[in-house]
Amino acid sequence: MAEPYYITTAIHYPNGKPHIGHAYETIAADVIARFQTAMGREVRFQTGTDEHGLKMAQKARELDMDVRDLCNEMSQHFRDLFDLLDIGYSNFIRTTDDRHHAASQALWNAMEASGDLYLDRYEGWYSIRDEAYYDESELTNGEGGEKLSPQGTPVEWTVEESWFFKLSKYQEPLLALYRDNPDFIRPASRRNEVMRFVEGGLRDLSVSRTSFDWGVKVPGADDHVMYVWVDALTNYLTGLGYPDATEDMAKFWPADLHLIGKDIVRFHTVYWPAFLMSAKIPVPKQVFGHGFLLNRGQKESKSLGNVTDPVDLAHKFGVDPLRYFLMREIAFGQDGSYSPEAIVTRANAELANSFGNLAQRTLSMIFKNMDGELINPTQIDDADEDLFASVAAGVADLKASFADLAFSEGLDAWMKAVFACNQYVDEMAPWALRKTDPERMQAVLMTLFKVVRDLAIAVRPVVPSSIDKLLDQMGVPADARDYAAIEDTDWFGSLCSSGFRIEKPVGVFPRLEMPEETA
Ligand code: ME8
Repeated sequence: MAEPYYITTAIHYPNGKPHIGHAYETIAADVIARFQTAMGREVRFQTGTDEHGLKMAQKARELDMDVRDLCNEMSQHFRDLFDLLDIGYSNFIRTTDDRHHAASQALWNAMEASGDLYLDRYEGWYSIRDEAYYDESELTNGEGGEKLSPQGTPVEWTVEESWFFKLSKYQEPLLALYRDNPDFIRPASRRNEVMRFVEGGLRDLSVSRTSFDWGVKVPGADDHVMYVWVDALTNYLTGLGYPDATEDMAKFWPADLHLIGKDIVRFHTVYWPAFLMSAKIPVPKQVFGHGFLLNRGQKESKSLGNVTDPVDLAHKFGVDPLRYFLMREIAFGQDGSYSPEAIVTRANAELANSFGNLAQRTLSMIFKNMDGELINPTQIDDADEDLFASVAAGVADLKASFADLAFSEGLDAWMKAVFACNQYVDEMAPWALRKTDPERMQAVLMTLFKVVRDLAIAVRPVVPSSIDKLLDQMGVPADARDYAAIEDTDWFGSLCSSGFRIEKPVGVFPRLEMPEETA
């Protein structure tokens, strides 16, 4: 039985169209989901939109729209983007769904049953942009003397009756959780930040609002809606059928990984595990706070006029080059920068000129010099064995790095194996062997065919549709494209005896043009 694996992204605020940060996070989650599937796990991958809260209500008012219409319209943009980017999610959740309201209320009831909720008055600072409460000590002064949150957003003094969650009670249990599970929060820098914050003492958390009604109603207190983060975090359970004791709950909870950005680590590693402990539900295994994507080193903002639509990027450069660039260029966990030039440079050097060229040359030579026929060679040289070993090592390194979410390193190891193959082609010069030693030429081309197939399968989680086009041309069956297939020693013999022939190959990683306006 395949071991289950449950990965989630943050659910995105649909108060505008998706931006490149949304694309980045979801692509990374998709690569992880595809990688775990290729490793033989039964994967559940959830993403969606976070539709409640003051930020959504205010945006709708600003646009003079019904908030539900705004949610419907914007949520669809996220789905469309994810379809375009080849995101193979298994579940897209919307927090306005009735079943999500039911799940959030069940979680609330479970926290109340533990005696962790009480009614009081909230007085303090609130940032609508962050949908977060802040302590006076965390604020800074803006240029005009106005108070700003640690994220640089404006805060408002808020006074209202509110339900409170006894977060203070969970200080020690949380610290024990971090101590006992050093990988609960990654990367380590984020873990340190959170530990320092919790060690500093936790105040009880205001978890309901009465000044607006766009949210999940508090059970038994109809004039209160839940603080948007209480309902938002619950989405990870809703998708599995909570509060029912479903098969999915049994199989996929606790989640293996909540993949989120660095700005919302506190919500996921302090509030969320505390809510779960209170409701007597196991906590997730890991929360990873990835870095932010910057446009030429700068944060995107409307005022700077540098907001890039991820749909345009995908159309301009292709989905797979964009996916490859994001996973390859940025050390996962750190901030990273992108620009059209950087995408084109990376995609051309590595996908088009190195791997694409290797695959294209190999298939072309088999097509031209062997009539497309695949033959099991009788003699294997040391050079062939060495290449098999280099490629096997590269694939093993990629797998180990990807399992550890170190994508850039994994792709670096993969690239080194591609270089070894290109060096082998140059040294063996199969085109010259055609006349002098045709049997050796065949052995060289078959060696290349095998390693191209292994390297293709290895990188498939990152660039799935291009690799599938290549593997189709190579006759590799659709159900033999996971990592177990690489270990299968019979595959090549079976393919040869099937009588499959290579047709005139079509390149799958074309060279991209450098964009002129920015050159
Ligand atoms: O925070 N680069 O939603 P959101 C990389 N609804 N990632 C970025 C980014 C950037 N420039 N900007 C944002 C929310 N993100 C809540 C989450 S989860 C229960 C509720 C990431 O639409 C951000 O860190 O503001 C977050 O993980 C995700 O995009 C959605 O952000």
